Amino acid sequence: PAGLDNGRIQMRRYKTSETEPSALATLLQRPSQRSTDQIMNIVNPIIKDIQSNGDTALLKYTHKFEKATSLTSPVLNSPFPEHLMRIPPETISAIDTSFENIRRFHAAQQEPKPLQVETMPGVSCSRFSRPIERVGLYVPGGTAVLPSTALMLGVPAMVAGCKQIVLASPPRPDGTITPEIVYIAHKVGATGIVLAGGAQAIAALAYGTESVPKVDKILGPGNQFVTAAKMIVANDTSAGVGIDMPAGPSEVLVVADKSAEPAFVASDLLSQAEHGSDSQVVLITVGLGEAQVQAIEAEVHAQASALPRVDIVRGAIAHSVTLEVGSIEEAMRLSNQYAPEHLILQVERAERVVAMVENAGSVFVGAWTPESVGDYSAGVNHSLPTYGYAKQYSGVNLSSFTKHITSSTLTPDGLKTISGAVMQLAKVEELEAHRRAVSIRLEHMEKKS
Ligand code: HSO
Ligand code: ZN
Repeated sequence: PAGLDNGRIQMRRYKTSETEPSALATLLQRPSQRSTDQIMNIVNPIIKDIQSNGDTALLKYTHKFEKATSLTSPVLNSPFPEHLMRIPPETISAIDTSFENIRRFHAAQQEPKPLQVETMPGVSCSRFSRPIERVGLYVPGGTAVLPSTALMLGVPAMVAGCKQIVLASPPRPDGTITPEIVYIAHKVGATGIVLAGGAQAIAALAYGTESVPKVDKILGPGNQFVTAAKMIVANDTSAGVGIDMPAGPSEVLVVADKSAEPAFVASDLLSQAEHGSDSQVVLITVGLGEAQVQAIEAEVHAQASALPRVDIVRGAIAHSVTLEVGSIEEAMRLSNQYAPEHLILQVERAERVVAMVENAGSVFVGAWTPESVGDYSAGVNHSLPTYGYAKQYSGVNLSSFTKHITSSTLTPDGLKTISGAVMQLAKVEELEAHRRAVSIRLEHMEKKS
């Protein structure tokens, strides 16, 4: 494939001034996913199996897919035993620092007080929020262990006040879970950890089993099987479960102008590329000369070649692209069209460019803000909309763990004032009981006075 000639790790490169707009749109397409029908055919029977056979089925899949054949119970309940969360002090302190920043940023998202508006004299409307009672947080396994994802889901759930927080993550072949994840589960006050992954874990959380509690909402990223399972259970009214958002492979778009340091740009592209060979990275260079673009390309190749996950990086770079544009306006037009999960602005006066962002999951502003700070520790959430869904979805935030309830309260005068509008609309809709619910009260008021 393009980008792999002579073993050189290099993205395909195009000048937008020499590329047809339709070709540009094709270049910015996400790598296609395995057909949903195919995935559904694998996932549906697994979900049915969990629904009918509960723990037995769940353990069966965990033995098969995770090779954790010694596992006899699919849930680890709190309080979690000390020896399962034994981690080096430097990791404890890294988790504690990140935990506190994420906690602070999400606690700041709390509404100070219920919103209240008097829409007409005597007609007051209010809105208040309540935590979702039971949440299931999926922490993927796969090629990397992701305790940071446990933080990004668990901390806001804790801040929101969810009563029951259950984590789910595929166990290691010896049946245990990464101790960092257990430590985080403990810190966020999780009631249990489901030792399972894939569609089977999602089904267990959605319907409950003998030992897995049924939850009200499932959040967290995952592979195509996890995503498909989330979509299936969310569509099943008998499950009565919500999900966060559709998730696809991770992606980043970096905008770099001549002020950008090639080594920084390359390191940001690669930190996303190393997530998976299906990841996509896009570089948009603004007004760079040939030598400057080549300097970035040389850095990409040199840094990538030295990475432990170079093979994964090669795969990602093979379907990634560099676009050379003439102005920051054009760069941002393309970026907004692509709607990246992560947008990195390595440009002069990057702050001013933020105003031009219309679609993106999370923005990293200026040369000193690598995406990895947001992935782990800055306080922003890393569970973000991928695959162009940043056009209509927000990343995980405090309100992902709450719901809003509205209320209205009327005084007798308020009801009198509003009665005309209500009764007339009820008449238009020919809903007589609706109209009478008002008129009966007005008559009652008349009688009393
Ligand atoms: N960049 C990933 C999140 C992550 N990075 C986890 C490291 N660990 C998707 O937003
Ligand atoms: Zn990352």
